[in-house]
Amino acid sequence: MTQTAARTDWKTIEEWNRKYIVRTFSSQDEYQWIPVESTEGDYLIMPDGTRLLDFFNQLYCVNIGQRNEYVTERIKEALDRYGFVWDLYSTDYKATVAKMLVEDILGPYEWAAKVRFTSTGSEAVEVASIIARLYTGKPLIASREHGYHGESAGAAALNHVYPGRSHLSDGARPDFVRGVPGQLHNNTFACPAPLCYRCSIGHSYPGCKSVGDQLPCVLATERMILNQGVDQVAAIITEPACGAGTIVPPDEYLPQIYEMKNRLGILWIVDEVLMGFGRLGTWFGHQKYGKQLKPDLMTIAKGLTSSQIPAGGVVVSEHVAEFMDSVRWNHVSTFSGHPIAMAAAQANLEYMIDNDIPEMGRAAGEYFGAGLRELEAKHKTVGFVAGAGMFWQVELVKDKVTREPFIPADRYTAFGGDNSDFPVRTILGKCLEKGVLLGGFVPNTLRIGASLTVSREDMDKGLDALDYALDYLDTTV
Ligand code: 6DF
Repeated sequence: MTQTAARTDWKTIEEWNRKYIVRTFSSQDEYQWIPVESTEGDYLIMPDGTRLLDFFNQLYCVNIGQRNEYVTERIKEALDRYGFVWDLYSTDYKATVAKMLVEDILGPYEWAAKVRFTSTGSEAVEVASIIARLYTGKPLIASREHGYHGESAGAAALNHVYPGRSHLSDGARPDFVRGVPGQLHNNTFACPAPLCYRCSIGHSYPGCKSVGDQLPCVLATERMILNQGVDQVAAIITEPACGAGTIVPPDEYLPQIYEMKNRLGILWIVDEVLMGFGRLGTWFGHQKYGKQLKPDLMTIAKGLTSSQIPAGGVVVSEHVAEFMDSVRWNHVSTFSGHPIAMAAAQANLEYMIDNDIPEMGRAAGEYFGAGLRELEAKHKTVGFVAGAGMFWQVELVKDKVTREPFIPADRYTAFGGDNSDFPVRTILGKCLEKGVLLGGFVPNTLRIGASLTVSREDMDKGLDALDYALDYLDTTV
């Protein structure tokens, strides 16, 4: 009889966890075991009953909160019908989700035509990149500094969040950082990011708006594309706001990228894996910057099912769909459109539509953002706040006037060596004292967001914990 640990035998689970699992973000001797007994709403519940309020929303992906009852019941019904059929076969769930995306949700924006489902966001970015290259016959894809698009080879090639390309690093050796040999940036190139607080091309917003017709970062992007040769560039990929890289762009940025891509005749892939399904207070993040913005391809995952079951996909526009319809595309992914995942997606979208979750997220953002701006005014270590819905960027500084960062390398930090001096780690530790999970990935920048259904009481709890943590951080400068 195979030995299995009793559900509550957490000591055995810890032993197995340490012995049999390859971990990430820590070496074996750095690893901290975090057992979760169950989840509920915006909370993680530990085996000892401790409840942690999750202002990471896991990886900004549990959009309607943990274990939504409606979605759970629909999944149970699907399990009474399906085990598994692959993409060759049609199920009511898969066809319904595609129709809901194209007609019910994106219909008013008049650009979407068809969907290809995947299992993850990385796979969605791979598929979008493949379609863009097949459709145009051109090899290159422009991405941006501090952009993040996933960990599979083609997606990671587009990444420029420095440690976000499956890097190895070592807490004991500050100089040891190893990217994946041979997986660097094949057929991609990075353009300047719209990181106004620390502009990498030496400008200062909003003054930079007077430099010319375009923001300097957009002008530089256009020059880089022209220098590669428009006849070589299939597409530009952008997140609406950078998730992992934590950058909320100025309002002018995306409309200018859109105007540029149309004028140059390249495709626009908008990566909505993280910002999609209400995260910024609109159905999709790019819609926050203008209803006229019509992507050629849009990648989705995370909020498609609110992560109750993994699923992703690529929504393609009319002209791309017509091309793909006209040819045989020899591509397969075992779990594409998995029946149970599609049942979860259908239920999640029904719930989102019926409860106007994007509007709920927008309203939550109004309340939470006001609270963050009060903390910005109160604390000398808060240099900048930007965001919407349930995605907020908070820049931590030693000095508001000079904008001196705690960690000079900032977003170019290699993450080798002892990261305990990162201010985001300090904030995380102090917020944990209040039972709140809140912090960041890049060293000087907090990235904050709960579910879109978070209560005002829990937003107040998160803000109070952050206030407590910033009180301490203020004493360190
Ligand atoms: N595109 C975007 N985000 C993403 C992601 C992917 C694609 C990661 C997990 C993240 C988020 C916040 C902080 C740090 O993981 P996946 O293959 O389903 O999707 C890849 C815009 O944000 C994943 C990391």
